[in-house]
Amino acid sequence: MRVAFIYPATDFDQEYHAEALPMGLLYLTAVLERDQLAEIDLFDSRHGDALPSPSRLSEYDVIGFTAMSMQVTHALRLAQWIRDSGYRGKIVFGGPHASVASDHLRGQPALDAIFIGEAEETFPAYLRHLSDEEVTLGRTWIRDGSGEWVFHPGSCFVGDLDQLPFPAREKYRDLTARCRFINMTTTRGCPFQCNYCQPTKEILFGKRVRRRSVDNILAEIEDARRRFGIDSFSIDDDTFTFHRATVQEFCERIAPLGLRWSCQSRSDIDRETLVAMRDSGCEMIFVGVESGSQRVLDLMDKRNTVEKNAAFIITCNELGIRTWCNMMIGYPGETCEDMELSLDFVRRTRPTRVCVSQVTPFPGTRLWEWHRGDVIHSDWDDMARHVQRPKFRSMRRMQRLIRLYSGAMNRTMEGPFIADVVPTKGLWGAILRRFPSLLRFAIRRELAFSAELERALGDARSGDVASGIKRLQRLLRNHPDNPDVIAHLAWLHMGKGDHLTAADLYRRFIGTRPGDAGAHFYLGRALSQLGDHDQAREAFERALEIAPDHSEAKDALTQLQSAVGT
Ligand code: B12
Ligand code: SF4
Repeated sequence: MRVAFIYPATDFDQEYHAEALPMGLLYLTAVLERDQLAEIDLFDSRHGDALPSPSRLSEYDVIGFTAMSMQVTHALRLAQWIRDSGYRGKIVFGGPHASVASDHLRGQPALDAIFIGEAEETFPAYLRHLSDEEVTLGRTWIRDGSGEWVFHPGSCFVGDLDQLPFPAREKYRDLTARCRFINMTTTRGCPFQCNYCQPTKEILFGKRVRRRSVDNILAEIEDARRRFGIDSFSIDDDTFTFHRATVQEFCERIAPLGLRWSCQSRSDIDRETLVAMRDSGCEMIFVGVESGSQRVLDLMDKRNTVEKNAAFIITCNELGIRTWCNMMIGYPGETCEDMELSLDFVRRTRPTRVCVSQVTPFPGTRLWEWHRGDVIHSDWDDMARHVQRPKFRSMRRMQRLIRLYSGAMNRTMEGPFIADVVPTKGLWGAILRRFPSLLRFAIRRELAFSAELERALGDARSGDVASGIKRLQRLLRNHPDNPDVIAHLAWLHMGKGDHLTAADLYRRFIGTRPGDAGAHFYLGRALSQLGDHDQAREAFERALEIAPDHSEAKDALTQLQSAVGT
């Protein structure tokens, strides 16, 4: 039997997720090939052809699509095109959308079967059924000879995940040859009940969480290292860190391989485990914080607290683990105050990256069921876009604020923190709320500023201090009160021995941040160099008043006192 699997990559996938391999299709491929049930070809426009050519369609007995909800419109278009090309074999759908919205797919004339959830057992059974073998079908809708849809129920999931072969990544030959990275999954299912997500996970993978053994996970990583030369990987599980002992064992055993890795995690994880993760090569954690308002977290049924989320990010910052903090905005009933709390949260905790999406009611979730009457349903492919049209009628009037706050919260990796430049309070805040398009202007201005600051520091670091100073002076003309520019400029003048200018600049800095002990200390240093001991002593004393443990200020004061004999 020959099967073609199609990953219906959308423009969004091409742009943002070009290297994320579809694990579901690759597991199915590996199982079918291991059991010699079918020969498989995989089509994915991100890495080759989107579809088999029309002249070769008839070679396939079955053409199977995977699709998330936001890919389904595109997938159905491709399926219809295949049918219209005269293809007479079976066209089947599986994956998240088929699992949670089979009613939608049953209305599609091109389809013959729809698979609900995990399919390593049910899809092979279907192929056997097509070969007229006596089999028990499970969790599958099949269109019978009269065109009626018949459901074959079943509740059986793969008992031991270690028995599955490794995903057939070799189907993506060009990618594995150039990309030294893989994504992988080590568990199936999630015990939590966030209502914008569940019961999707239970429908896909059942109620019981299943884990692979650490031996089996390491074997897959070793295999990928040997075959594709990987130096990094990401674990895409919903809650990789849920089982502490497994994570600890994994960390101990992965550390000697010297690989870099990342994973998704909830924030309810202790410092010791985070240290073990960091020491074993974990560089980045994706965490679903979602909101800085406890009221909204409770509405979502996150079963987590704002403070735990904050402690998690702050600990990761301390340990040097980068954090990708997912936030959501626009939950029905969310108020301006809740959004302000989310903005405060990112300002306070300073994750490495903040990725804000608009709350989207996906089918297969309680959010969708509970708020069905409130949902503005435009098109499935709109679902992936982060901030677009309003998604709930009741939130329509908040859309401007949703855009404003998500713009303010977004932060690119190690880049500028828009949250710091976009005021949401005061007069300017009120103007932005009314005209959020001004936000784009503010953000663009900030990006240009950061790029120029980076160039100035780059020049200075590479030895061209004069050019660094010139660039900073230009920036200062346009941003006369910006403390970063003033501080860097002062520092470069200190380094070059121009203590008079440095002292002026430190005074100017103190004018904007009077409580900065470091600035008083450096002012003291510049003044001592200029021989103005009285004022230098005053500056050191002021630094110590603000930060009594400032050891450099203490030493400087002692030295100054012994130098002038007081
Ligand atoms: C990794 C991941 C991603 C990755 C890669 C996805 C990929 N290329 O496959 C990236 C980062 C790209 C991603 C992006 C997004 N994702 Co995502 N993602 C996941 C995640 C965490 C794991 C996917 C996975 O590998 N699972 C393991 C494999 C083994 O399971 P599987 O893919 O479901 O496949 C099994 C069955 O479904 C079935 N099956 C699958 N395909 C087929 C096909 C046939 C023919 C058959 C018979 C069976 C079958 O058999 C497979 C083996 O058992 C899932 C959650 C989850 N735990 O599954 C969410 C999930 C798939 N994502 C989701 C969402 C919402 C998104 C985003 C919208 C998030 C965002 N706001 O940006 C974007 C959308 C991107 C887009 N394309 O438009 C939702 C989808 C909900 C829905 N109704 O469609 C999920 C289910 C999470 C959730 N919230 O519930 N995602
Ligand atoms: S959002 Fe994450 S933690 Fe919550 S139910 Fe879904 S997978 Fe589980």
